[in-house]
Amino acid sequence: MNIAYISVPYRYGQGKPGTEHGPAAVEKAGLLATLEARGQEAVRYGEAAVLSEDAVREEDPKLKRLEGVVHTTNDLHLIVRDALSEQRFPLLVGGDHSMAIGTIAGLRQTVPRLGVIWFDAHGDLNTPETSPSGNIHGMPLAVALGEGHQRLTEVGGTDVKLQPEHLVFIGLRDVDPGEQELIDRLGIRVYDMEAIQTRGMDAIMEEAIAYLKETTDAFYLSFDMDGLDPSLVVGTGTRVADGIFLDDAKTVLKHCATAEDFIAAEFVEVNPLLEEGNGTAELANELIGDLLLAMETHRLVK
Ligand code: B3U
Ligand code: MN
Ligand code: MN
Repeated sequence: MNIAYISVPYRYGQGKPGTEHGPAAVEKAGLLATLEARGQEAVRYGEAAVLSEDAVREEDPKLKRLEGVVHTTNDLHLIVRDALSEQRFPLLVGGDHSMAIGTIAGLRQTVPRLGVIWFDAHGDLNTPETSPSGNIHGMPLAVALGEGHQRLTEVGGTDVKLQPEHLVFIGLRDVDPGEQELIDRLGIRVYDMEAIQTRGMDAIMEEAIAYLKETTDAFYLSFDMDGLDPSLVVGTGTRVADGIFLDDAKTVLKHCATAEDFIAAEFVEVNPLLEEGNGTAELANELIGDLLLAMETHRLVK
């Protein structure tokens, strides 16, 4: 196991200052020691380039801070592409969720049939036309599916990056009308809170991974901290009631870590400015530690 830790210290996909400090907060919580404990060189493989605040204007209210998002996601896709082509496991820490535009574009360069497990309270399937906020962190999956502004869909090439049948939602519970329309029209697989409660996370993850395996070459996990119950994550920008608790979150990680074709993970939307302590970053560090331990154990016994 050879991890490439990649930090994405930026916030331009949403309006609240603070997610640019996400990677530093998770490092403060002990991320580098977590990596060392797993035998990894505790160094950053890469850090995505971020424009300065003065260089980024809000401009279009339907597509806020577009230049800032294009700049970082374009740089990030190159870093992720390189890491994967060197047989490393990209482990990304953000940063707001719009960064996934770059992650998916980068992974896709080596894995054309990429699967995605999207752990999130939100659909992140808006376009400038359907978005209630104009924040691009609510749009990355629409972009990956080829919908939305051309500057975003063209990050990493003009081709469509993700097929709807290669995407699975876990924990979805705050969906805008335009997003629901897209989910229904494209038949995207959703495991909402009701499904998790009635069937249990073990059964759901088994099914989700088997479903992706049918038609993809490999998959990655995009873990939005706001998928967790709001009582666990004070330091994230858009908390949504009745979310996923720790045991179930760890079950998600365990199933990913023990799947053959799991190739990358990202942890996003840590905003340390929204809380007094550093609890959300500490939780992210704990989850990353669990994930890496499970990956190591599995790959050793194999
Ligand atoms: N769906 C809403 C809210 C939102 C999306 N992602 C987050 N919040 N974190 C939107 O603005 O697109
Ligand atoms: Mn999200
Ligand atoms: Mn979210």
